Amino acid sequence: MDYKRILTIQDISCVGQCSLTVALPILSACGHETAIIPSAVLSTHTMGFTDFTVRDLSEDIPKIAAHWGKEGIDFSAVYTGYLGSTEQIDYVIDIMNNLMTEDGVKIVDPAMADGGKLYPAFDMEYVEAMKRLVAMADITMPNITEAAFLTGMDYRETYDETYINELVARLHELGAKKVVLTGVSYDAETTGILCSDGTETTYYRHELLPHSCHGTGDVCASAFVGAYMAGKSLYESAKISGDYTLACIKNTMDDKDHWYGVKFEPLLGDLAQAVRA
Ligand code: PXL
Repeated sequence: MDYKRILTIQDISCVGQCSLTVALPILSACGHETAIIPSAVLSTHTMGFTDFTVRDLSEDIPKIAAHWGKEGIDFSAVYTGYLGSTEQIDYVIDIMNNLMTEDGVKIVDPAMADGGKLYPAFDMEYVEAMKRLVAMADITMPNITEAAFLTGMDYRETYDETYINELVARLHELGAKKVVLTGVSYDAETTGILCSDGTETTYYRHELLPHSCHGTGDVCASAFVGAYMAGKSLYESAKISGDYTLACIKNTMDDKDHWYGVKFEPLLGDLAQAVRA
């Protein structure tokens, strides 16, 4: 397996099992050198905790990028998640334009919304800026809420294939070369990940648990990036990341005290094996 250097840019929620504290161990377990830029440092994530602290690190980002440019450091992939501000999106665009290998893969998880709503920190100006990042993505990985915000379509809790195909087509129209839509569920027992390369569409369907957990979007996206950058196809990466996320939820759901994230660490060995198989 090629040894790849991946840069992931997202916040550090010091406690909460999301964003960088999930992406870094998962990408490492998948066998990749993982560089990071923390977009902000929060004491916890913003869903369910109150009075969390936030330190925005926007002004550090161009300085870090300039230093790497001087050192000749480049990346086989840049994978973005939760970002702190519209300004940061412009810095990320500069990094994607200047610090990637020729065949580098730009992967954008527009982590900004779920369950029909934007996360507390975001507004429609942020959505507009995120459209510019998605436009240059080789792969974008929204959930249905994020896809609806990005495309201007109505968010629906129940839908059919026509609605999903329209969301995907509009994400391609925005400029995204490949679309990986997560949480696509056509019935009460199953959910899945739909992948489109603009020509072919595949759908990996798996069990839907009657229990949702915080941070699973980041677990799924990180495992997807880890598998894809290890040479797996879109569909294989969807299967590996979907199975891993499901196993992480099963490993957590009986523990009522563990409401803020999933216990993904004990299963990293299984993920590493699936990526190498
Ligand atoms: O991607 C989830 C996430 C990441 N980082 C922070 C968050 C959330 C979800 O709420 O609040 C700070």
